[in-house]
Parts: sequence; C-alpha cells; structure tokens
Amino acid sequence: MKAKLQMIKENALSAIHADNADLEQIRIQYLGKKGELTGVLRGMGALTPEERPIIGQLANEVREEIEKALGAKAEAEKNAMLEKRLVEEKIDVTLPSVAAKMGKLHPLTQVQRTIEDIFIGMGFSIAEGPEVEYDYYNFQALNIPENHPARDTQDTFYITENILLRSQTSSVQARVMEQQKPPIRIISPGRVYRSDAVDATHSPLFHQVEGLVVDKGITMGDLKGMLETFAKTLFGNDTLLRFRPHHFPFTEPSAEVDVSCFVCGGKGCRVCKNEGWIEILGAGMVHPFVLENCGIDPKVYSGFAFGMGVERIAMKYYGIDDMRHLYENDVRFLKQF
Ligand code: 2NL
Repeated sequence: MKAKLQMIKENALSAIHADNADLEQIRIQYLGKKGELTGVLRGMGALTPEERPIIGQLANEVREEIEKALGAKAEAEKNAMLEKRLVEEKIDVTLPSVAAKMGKLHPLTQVQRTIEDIFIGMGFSIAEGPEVEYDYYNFQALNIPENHPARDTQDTFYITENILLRSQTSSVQARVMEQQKPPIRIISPGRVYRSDAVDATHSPLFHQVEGLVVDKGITMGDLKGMLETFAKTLFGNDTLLRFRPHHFPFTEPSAEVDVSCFVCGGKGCRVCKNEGWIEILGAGMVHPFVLENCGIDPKVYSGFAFGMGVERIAMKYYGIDDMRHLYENDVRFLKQF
C-alpha cells in the first residue's frame, strides 16, 4: 500500500508539473470523492490496526503534497498571466493625447454677458424675477392701460386672467422699486414671451436687458451719458448715438436710440440697410405714474429706464441675418462664435 501511495504521489506531481496541466482535472482525478487517493483510504479497512495509522499518516502527507503542488502551480500560472498582461498592455504615457473637444457659450449668452459686464462696470446690479408673472407687474404698475394692444391675448401668453408669461423684464424692475428705496441702479436680463409667429426677426421667446436708475436729480443727460458709455464700450469708441422721439406708456419723454453703424461707420451697408444707423434700444425718463405705482415719490425722485432685445443686438453685432439660426442649435452655425 505504501508503494501504491508513493506511485500516486509521483504520478500526480508529474501530471501537475507537465506543461498545460489541467489542474482541476488532476485534483478530481487524485483527491476527488472518487479519486485515486480516496480509493486507497477506503481500502484501509483491510489493514491491521498497527498498519492503519502509519498508512493513514502517509496518505495524509501525500494529500498535502499534492495539494501544495496544485496551489504552487496555480499561483505560478497566475503570476505568469499577470506578467504577460503587464507586458502586453503597456501604454506609453508620453504619447500626445487626443485633444478634448471644448464647448463654448451660445452666442446669445455671450452677448448677454457682455452687456451685463458693461453695466456692472458702471455700478449696476443684476435683478432677477419670475417669468410667470402677475398682470399687475407686467402691465398695470407700468402704466400700460387696460385697452393697450400689448394686453391683448393675441400678443401676450396668459395663464389665467391675471397671470401671464412676462412680455418684458420691466416687471422685475417694478418689483425692485416696490421693495427698495432709491438710489436704485439695476439691470434685469432674462427671457420674455410674446405671442408672435416665428420669422427672421421674431420669436415667441426672446431675451431682454432692461435697465433702471432712480435717484434724486436724475435727468435725461444722465441717460444719454450712460448709454453713450455703453454703446462705445460695446461697438467701439467712434460710435455715435441718435435719439428719436418715441412713445412708451412707462416713460415720458421717450426715445428710440440708434448707434452709428459699426460696420460702415455711417456710410451705409448691408448691416445698417444703407441707413448709417442701427436701432438698438428704447429708453426714457420713468413716468411719474410708474414711480408712484411702485411707492416712490415722483416729487422727490426721478429716474430713467431703457430696454433692449439681446437677439437684435447679437444679430447686428455678429451680422446674423435670420433669428432662427440662434435657436436651431446647428453646431456648424454655433462653432462660428
Ligand atoms: C424697448 C423699449 C423700454 C423701459 C423699457 C421701463 C421700466 C420701468 C419703468 C420705465 Cl420699471 N421703463 N423700461 C423703458 C423704455 C423702453 O424698452 O424697445 N425694449 C426692447
């Protein structure tokens, strides 16, 4: 029986050490329930009581040796595999990488932020407010009468009879006047909504930057000086301003304001449609009724206000001829800015 065990050991070890040894197969063959070593142990009943412990011990030693050899071979195979992977999967970290594709801000956002930065530089703060607004802040507080066309459901998106999508960000400024005492110096940028059909110059959603200054002794001269600084910063130092009389219910007097064409300098070109001038905003002195509606005494304080469309300015600034380009998000278009 000793010789049998010795043979099992030798056969098992040489099988383990062979190339491409199937270790699991070998384990089953020698150590499994129906394996060769187990077979020997089962035959131990035929031995004398003296022989039994000796053979038993030997059998255990053989089992341990086979198990040890199996473990060592498995470990060696694992290490060899790792070594192979380390060699095969080596990467050269000094190779130049593929450049990451950088996104950028939408042209409208760029223009809006440029406008904001200019006014922040002149001491204005940014005021924000709800896009879903009460009719009161959008119209009534601003002296826009009940029968004004802007109030028609044809022109404004109503949610209920007295709640709507703001058609101008003046609503934000009315809220600020109601809550803050002068001096007030704010701009209110943001989305506004009007029930317009989409074409080259209209969209039901667009962006405005409105501005408001209220203090003691504010005059039209302050408005003109401030707008001149704004226009020169945005369009260049040679820019001239032109004020044309106009009417808005919320300002008196009111004006539409043009800048000399920054493309041709006033001679006439495609961008200014041969006019030499480009309309950029509306402005005026805050109507005394508006101040009063918002709890500011018009006998003590005066103010100016202005409003501009961000799309309109972006289109002129970049020479974009159709507003729809700004919303279609075609990367071939967006890449250009
Ligand atoms: C335009 C004209 C304008 C204002 C907006 C305003 C706001 C308050 C009081 C008085 Cl709280 N006025 N805003 C004033 C004049 C013109 O916008 O053409 N916008 C695109």
